[in-house]
Amino acid sequence: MGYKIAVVGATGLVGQEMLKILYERKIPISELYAFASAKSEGTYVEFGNEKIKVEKATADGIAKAEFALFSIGEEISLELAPEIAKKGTIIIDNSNAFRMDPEVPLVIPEINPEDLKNHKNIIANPNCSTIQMLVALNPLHKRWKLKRIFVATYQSVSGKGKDAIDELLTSTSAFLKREDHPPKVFPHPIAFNLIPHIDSFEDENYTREEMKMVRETHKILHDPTIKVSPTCVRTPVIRGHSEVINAEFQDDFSLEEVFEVLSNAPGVRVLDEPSNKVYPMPIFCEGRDEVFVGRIRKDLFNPRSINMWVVSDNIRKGAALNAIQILEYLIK
Ligand code: 11C
Repeated sequence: MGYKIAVVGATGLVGQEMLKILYERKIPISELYAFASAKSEGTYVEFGNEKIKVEKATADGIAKAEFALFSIGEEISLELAPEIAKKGTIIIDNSNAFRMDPEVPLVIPEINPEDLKNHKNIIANPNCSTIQMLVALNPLHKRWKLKRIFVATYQSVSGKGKDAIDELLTSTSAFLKREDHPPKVFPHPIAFNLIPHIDSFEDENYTREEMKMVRETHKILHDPTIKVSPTCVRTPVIRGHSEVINAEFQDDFSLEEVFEVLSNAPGVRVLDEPSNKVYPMPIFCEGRDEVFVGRIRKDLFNPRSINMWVVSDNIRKGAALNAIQILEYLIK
């Protein structure tokens, strides 16, 4: 007994991670289909020891599957997903296309799996920066109720795909050789630099990436009163997003209680031993499922606020793993 599953965007970083996780977690599969854009048609992707031939993503082709995991970009999701959903395939979409659609559940399985009950064949996976922030904050929110979140992200280039990783590597090498390397993927040079600009600028001079963190937090926690104040920054890190978070709660708590709650929270791993130089870092979170939390301390001037440093593999928990955890809930 198994399910017919399609990975749409199978040649991309997230699609490849989805294939890896489907295999690792032994998801019961009777047929596995790999879809991508026309330029990858006829190539092969790996699934365990098997090779799966990549087909061009079309509505009719993808509708052969009972479940389709989409990570092929917003435009193609918008074009194909509604038609495929009408044909009966359940889509878990990793893009921004449907996240704010009131008919579409936006789900982090550790937080709001009950929202899956009301899907209409399309379910949205949140943005990576939102996922890791909320996996770390929700257990505290459940105890002491969040009032305000200040967050600054330190996002790796892999969030922008394979070309972005290539640009970081080649521009780093060019920089060291004192050669010119004009940026193509990023708006400015990324080697030895920080770029406080991810996705396009929207109203009030916030970027779309920043507004995703605001809007998605309100939808997932079902609470539009939480004040979210984000700044998103691209860093010359290959994989793993990091976040500085200062969160204020409505009720009193002790630091010991925060450690206890986080140490028992689903999907969270506390790494916080300053005297032994133990704290999360992106270089050590690659390929790991957990959201790592460290540098946990009370705000010096507000006893109901804490500071913490949160790191997670953006391709895994921030994208592929979260989508497959949603799939696991649906087939359970
Ligand atoms: C980045 N967070 O790091 C983005 C990638 O809305 O799903 C994911 C974009 C999205 O560039």
